[in-house]
Amino acid sequence: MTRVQLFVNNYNRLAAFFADWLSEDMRYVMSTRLSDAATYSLMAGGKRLRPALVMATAEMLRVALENVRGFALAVEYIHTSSLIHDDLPAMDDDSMRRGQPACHVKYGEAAAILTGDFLIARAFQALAGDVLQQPDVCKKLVTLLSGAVVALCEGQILDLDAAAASRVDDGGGGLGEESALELRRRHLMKTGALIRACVVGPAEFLSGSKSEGVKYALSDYGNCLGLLFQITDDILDATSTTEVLGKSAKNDSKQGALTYVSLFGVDAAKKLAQETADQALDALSLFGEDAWFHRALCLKVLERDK
Ligand code: GRG
Repeated sequence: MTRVQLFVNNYNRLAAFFADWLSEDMRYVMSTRLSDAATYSLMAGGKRLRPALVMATAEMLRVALENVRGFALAVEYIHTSSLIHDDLPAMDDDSMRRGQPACHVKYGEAAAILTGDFLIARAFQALAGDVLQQPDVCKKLVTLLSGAVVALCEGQILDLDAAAASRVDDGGGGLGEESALELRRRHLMKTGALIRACVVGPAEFLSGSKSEGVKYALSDYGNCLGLLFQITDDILDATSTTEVLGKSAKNDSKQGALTYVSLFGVDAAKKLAQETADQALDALSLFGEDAWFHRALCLKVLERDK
């Protein structure tokens, strides 16, 4: 079996595990229009990158998979809530998500806002209600995840402000040249913080003198991977199609969003993606052969088509 096949099989194995956890967890939710909308968005066929990262990192660190069940559910709930809110007319205003009408298109704006709120609460319910969780580990995971949600919100408002300022700039005056450093900071908050939390979270189960070094390396890796993911997202928005992406292509330029592509062009963005993937691979060196899945994942993200 080739490395690529091994990676795909392993990713599918983790995604199947997660699908069982998800349907089990959603069974305990009262059936209302809100839970229907949440189920609609959750089951629409996302890539499950974030729970896969949690689970693969747990396996790399030899933390039992069952231990990260609540955390893996929580990150996918947070991620899905952020997508629902991101698609709203007041934000990125996209009518398609995960290959189907966005939550607010199907259920209305009020229900979509509430569904996002509901999923944030469900995330912390899944995490804190996990009976396998030791209280001290649970506290660390809640701290990590809530910090990521704060960063997500802050990154999003900075993004919206930058887009609004660039629209003013088109008419003369306004933002002017945004530095690559500011864009990197926004990407790290909006996308990187949750991805970083996914790979650092499983290390909270470790104890002993080596755990701080492990967390440090994972944090570095998570930041690079998050950045890489957002750069490739920017490139795909500009170069792919709505059919392939399952969400509206060219939406960034429609919204006047500032991305690596709008600031520097596709070729420079691709070069930066390659450099960022190399940095992510470097950050994994501490884990040797045990990091094979993450290495393959970095290359997959670099070359992804959706
Ligand atoms: C409600 C938690 C919450 C936050 C509010 C709206 C918002 C603040 C933040 C939006 C952040 C955002 C949408 C960042 C983009 C991240 C990104 C590249 C998402 C696409 O992820 P994929 O491709 O999606 O993994 P799938 O559908 O495959 O899961």
